[in-house]
Amino acid sequence: MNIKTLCIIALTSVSATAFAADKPEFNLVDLNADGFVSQEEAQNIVGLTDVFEAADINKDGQLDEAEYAEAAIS
Ligand SMILES: [Ca+2]
Ligand SMILES: [Ca+2]
Repeated sequence: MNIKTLCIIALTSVSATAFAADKPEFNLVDLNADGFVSQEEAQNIVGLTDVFEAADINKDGQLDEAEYAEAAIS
């Protein structure tokens, strides 16, 4: 294991921990206040794009407030 690998692991664990403890409020993520988080808006949240498709229960391409609340971001 080299220094670069250690740095990546450290950064990954720090950001994951910070995010889990501080998931943004829905209305802060829904920038245009249309009641949905679009994939574009999701890009502002670390980890959200990774789980976007899984969180989009009704497959309309956006997350409503309930879907966002259930999004398993880690
Ligand atoms: Ca929106
Ligand atoms: Ca949806």
